Amino acid sequence: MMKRNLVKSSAFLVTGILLLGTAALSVATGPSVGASGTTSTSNTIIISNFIFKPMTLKVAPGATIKVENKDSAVHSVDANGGQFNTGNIFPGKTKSFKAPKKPGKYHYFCAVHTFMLGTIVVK
Ligand SMILES: [Cu+2]
Repeated sequence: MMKRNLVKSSAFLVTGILLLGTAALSVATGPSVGASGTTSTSNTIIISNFIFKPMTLKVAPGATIKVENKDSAVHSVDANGGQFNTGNIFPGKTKSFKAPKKPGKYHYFCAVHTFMLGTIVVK
């Protein structure tokens, strides 16, 4: 009787651990799916304090690049050569655009504050 109870409770424990493991797994895959969907944070330009971060972003040809404006001012991402242009990105907003398909270095600026410069390297 004692032994049977023990077996039963250990089986219950195992089930509990398995359930916990599954829950932990789904929690772990939750955010990482989102991150891998955007091919990690490396495809994101964050604007804060009138600076593009990173100043040089490396992406794959045609990649979707997200631009997050964390400032209280309006900004934009405009390629010097006109290959991409987000238009105005209002404070707290995010816009996306496609990187050029042709490998190379693309310099860009903020049309509102032309001293704000950045570079996208497509390779
Ligand atoms: Cu700006």
